[in-house]
Amino acid sequence: MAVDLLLGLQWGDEGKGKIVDVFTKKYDIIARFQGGPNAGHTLEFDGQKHVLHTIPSGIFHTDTINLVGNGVVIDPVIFKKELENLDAFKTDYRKNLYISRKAHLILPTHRLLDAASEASKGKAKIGSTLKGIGPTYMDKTGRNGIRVGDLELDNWKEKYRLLADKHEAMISFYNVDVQYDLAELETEFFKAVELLKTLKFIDSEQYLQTAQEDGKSILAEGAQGSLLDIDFGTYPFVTSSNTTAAGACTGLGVAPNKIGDAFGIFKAYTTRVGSGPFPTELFDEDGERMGVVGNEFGATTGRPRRCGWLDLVALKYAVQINGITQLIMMKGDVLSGFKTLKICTSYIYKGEEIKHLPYNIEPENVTPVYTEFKGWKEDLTKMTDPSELPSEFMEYVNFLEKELKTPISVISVGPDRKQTIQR
Ligand code: 2SA
Ligand code: MG
Repeated sequence: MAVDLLLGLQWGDEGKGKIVDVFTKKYDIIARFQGGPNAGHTLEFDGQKHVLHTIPSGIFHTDTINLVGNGVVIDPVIFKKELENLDAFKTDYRKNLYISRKAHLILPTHRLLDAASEASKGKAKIGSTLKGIGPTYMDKTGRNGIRVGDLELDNWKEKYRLLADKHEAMISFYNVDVQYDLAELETEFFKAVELLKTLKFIDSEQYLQTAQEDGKSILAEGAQGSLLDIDFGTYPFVTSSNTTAAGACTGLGVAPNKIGDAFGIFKAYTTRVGSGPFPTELFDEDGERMGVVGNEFGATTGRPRRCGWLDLVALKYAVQINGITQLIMMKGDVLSGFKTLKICTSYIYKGEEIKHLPYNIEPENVTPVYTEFKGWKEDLTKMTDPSELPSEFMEYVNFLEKELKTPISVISVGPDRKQTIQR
């Protein structure tokens, strides 16, 4: 069977966790393919809220296998905390959580290097979650990394020492004030590694090949969003992995011709956390209202997210680069009560109106051009059937479908599993 993808189309936080959880009953396997504990995937059901960072969002369905793929970077310390949270909710992950031997490990010194690198950049900092993501992927591509499979070898601690010592030298090279007690961090790290080692490590690409041959259904769960992709995002204000469709091929070992549906998820407005350009960002009451009503705070760091109108130029780019076959629109409920809504349908770039995403979208280069829509007053959060949705809301939806030439097949009207309308 083909492998379906679920991808964020903006700057992350579109609601991937919720939708994976809703979709999980249709799949045998949920697999994360990139990113690491920088992600914050929020799920709500039975009056409880759960935030996952590295563990796939299908974990609460015990019949579904949850795979942490080779493209993911794992911090054993954060992983341990995630497992402890699952323990607290009596979720037994021992049978349905698998980890790729080829996934790379985030070491304590990777986190320190992340902090040193950001501190050295001053105002030009990326706004990283400081989870060590960048330095870990640098070691991966630099061919210095330590992988999960190494933990099964006797000499992995020697390899660890060499790398950690090198990192310490690099930290001092940055010449910034980063305080740390490595011995303490290492005690915590080695303890967490011991717990990680009790989980099921597998050759995940082979496992997925066999699963496909056996007709198992697989959903690849993306993290962050297309505009944070290392190649196609707003570089350098991006994360260090391919968050787009191709990342699922390299991050899981799935052949491109085995990809089925690519579900693209987006918010009815736009948010961004961290630094970097954001053409439709609002600094007024409208933006503030989106942030408050939408509860727009980073699920990993708690940072307030920047808010703005929907950017259709950027969204089209993401739909194209990922080959999106179906769209999922989130948080339309947050826009209830706005008198007028705006969608950015083109940019003024170097004095000309353009409809594509240019190389540089810094505010001094692009001015958004908006199309206005009449708002709706109705509260959407209790609606369960498409026929209940207000006509103004449907005008907004229909406009997007037409412009993006892709159906919006799911509309989410709140954080809970139940607040999901299938069309
Ligand atoms: P990093 O941590 O080095 O990969 O950060 C690089 C940039 O990528 C952004 N980034 C994110 N943006 C949105 N959501 C993310 N996950 C968390 C969440 C973030 C949080 O779900 O809310 O809690 O702050 C995420 N992870 C990375 C980051 O802001 C940098 O701009
Ligand atoms: Mg998130």
